[in-house]
Amino acid sequence: MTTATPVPANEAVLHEALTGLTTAPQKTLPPWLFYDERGSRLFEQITTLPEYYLTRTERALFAAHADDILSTTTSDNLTIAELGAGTATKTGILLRAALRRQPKLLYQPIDVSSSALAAESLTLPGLTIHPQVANYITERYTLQRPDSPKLEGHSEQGSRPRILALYIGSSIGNFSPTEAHTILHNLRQHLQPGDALLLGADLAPGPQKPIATILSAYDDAAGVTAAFNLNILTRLNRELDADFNLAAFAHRARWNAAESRIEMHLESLRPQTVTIPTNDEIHHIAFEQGETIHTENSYKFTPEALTTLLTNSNFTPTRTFHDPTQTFALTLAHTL
Ligand code: AVI
Repeated sequence: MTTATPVPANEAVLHEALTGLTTAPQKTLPPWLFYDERGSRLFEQITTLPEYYLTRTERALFAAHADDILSTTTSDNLTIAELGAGTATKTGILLRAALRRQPKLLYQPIDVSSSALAAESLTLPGLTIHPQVANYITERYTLQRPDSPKLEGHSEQGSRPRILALYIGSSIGNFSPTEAHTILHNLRQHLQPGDALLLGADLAPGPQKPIATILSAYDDAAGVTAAFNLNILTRLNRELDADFNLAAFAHRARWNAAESRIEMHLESLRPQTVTIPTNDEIHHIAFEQGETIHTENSYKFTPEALTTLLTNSNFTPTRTFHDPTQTFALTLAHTL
């Protein structure tokens, strides 16, 4: 054992790093580690890249179908909730459309980080925002209905109060099938018959969507995704006093056909040892040349896989909106 200078480590980051890098043959780091301040900025940049078709395709679907989506909810006394509250642009399209149908609207974004609650900055006449900071996978959260006593004034006579829950941006794709089921199953527990879910998911390769298109979305020419992936090592250097040499690791995006997912890895370009000091020892992490750290999965769904996921979580898919080349799908599902 070597004595090391105590490091003011974030316990959760340290735990993830040591578990992921020392306990199994395939080294891993969890994707939530991407999203420090710089990582969140890099992700925003990714969403504007020409290769990253997901965000602009989903936004176009919102713009084209917001009214259809809302008319299928059959209520003019709606509240909109969002898991992983993402971008004000996409959600804003739907909030504006809802406010054309009803004078007041409650919007409840739920996200693990308060700084990520981007749509909070939306100010629209008639809009009330109740943000909630919660990890929607592991923690409890609450969804309020328009006629809850706390929300007097939001209830309109004659129309049944409904919740429309959004889970968009293909965020579901970053979870394993089991976790995805848990997230939707938990959400279903918060909903009542007549409520709805709008799920935004990236579709699997097909005749009009080559694997190369998906791969380039995760390995862009400008290197923004590479910087995003490598930033996880910068974070470990800064927060744990680790000594990753960023020039000795390279970003890799791979298509895993058996799992229908893009995998992001960081490949060690040579044999090397990285150290992470803790209060009572220095951890030595050995890498062979070509060995990788698996940092993210991004599942791509067939329409059948989406139907199975939704029905297994007690939702009934009622309508799907997708672009002409079947790149991305917005699926509206109801609770029976
Ligand atoms: C946040 N999530 C849906 C993105 C995705 O496409 O899986 C994260 C990302 N990773 C690399 N580029 C974007």
